[in-house]
Amino acid sequence: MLICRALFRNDKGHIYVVSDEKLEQIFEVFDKNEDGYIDRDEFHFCWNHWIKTIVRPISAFLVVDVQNDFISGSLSISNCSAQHNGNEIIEPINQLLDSIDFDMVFYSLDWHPSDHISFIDNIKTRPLHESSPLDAESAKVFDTVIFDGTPPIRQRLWPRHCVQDSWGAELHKDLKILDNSVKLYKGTNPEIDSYSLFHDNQNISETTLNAQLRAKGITDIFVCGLAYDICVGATVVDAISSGYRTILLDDCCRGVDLKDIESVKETVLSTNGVIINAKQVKAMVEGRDRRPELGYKLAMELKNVNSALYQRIKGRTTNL
Ligand code: VGL
Ligand code: ZN
Repeated sequence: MLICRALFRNDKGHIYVVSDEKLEQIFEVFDKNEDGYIDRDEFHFCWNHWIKTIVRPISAFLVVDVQNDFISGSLSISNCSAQHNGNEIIEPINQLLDSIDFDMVFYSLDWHPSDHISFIDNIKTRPLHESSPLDAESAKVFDTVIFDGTPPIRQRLWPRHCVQDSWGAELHKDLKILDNSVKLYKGTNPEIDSYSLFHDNQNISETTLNAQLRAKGITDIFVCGLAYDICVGATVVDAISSGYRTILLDDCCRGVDLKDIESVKETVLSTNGVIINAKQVKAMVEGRDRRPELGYKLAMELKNVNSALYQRIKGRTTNL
């Protein structure tokens, strides 16, 4: 797999090191008949489903919950344990929106009805389950309780925030909103919270995000926003498990708790996601900085793709 030396390099000529073990695993994915060679049909598959994506990714930019309440309102992360300042991400995000030609841009909004289950002032409106570690009297903001239900629902309690149509739920006034971008509203069901942009916390209903990404053939997802360890974290985990090459923009996120932020980073790095800073985004979007983690992840996804796809391609080329 000498080709990996040509593929996995950055725009400054640096060649990324890939372990022999990973090279071997990648080779096995494309050597479908296991004869030790990548023959014509096998290369055809490799070219269309792997190399093309690596050199010309199709990218989506997800700007998560850059809303007033998380920056200076009722759930301002500056009052949380990490003491982050949400204002600091607006400029770098705007710069990316200005200078980089993403194939799709999404802005998500936490968008709760007034009777939402996550608001601590609503705690007495629903019965708690007997296994709840705290009762309605002793539970405080940021604690986790368990509400009754089938199944019982674990829920972290937050101050009332991002109530639909309120100032706190608006995107920050300085955030640049691109034409042809898409807004995603989540957390609208009063009974179920929703951190990930892909689906609610009970995994009962999906948002339209995945369908929209698939329709445009998106391969790479760049994620930034608030809060790092809550909605950004849940979204990157789902992006990776949904099969997307996933890039977390560390300096364009701010969060609630430093330990939880660390654990998000560890999860991303251990599942072949990539963590970068804003200045590295452009070269990646343009396919000039090609990370082996993402190529490896894609190859492992292809291993799982129904071999019918390969059979179809094979049929087509031998009929030529
Ligand atoms: C969020 C807490 C509660 C977030 C949403 O957007 O990260 N955090 N609801
Ligand atoms: Zn919320």
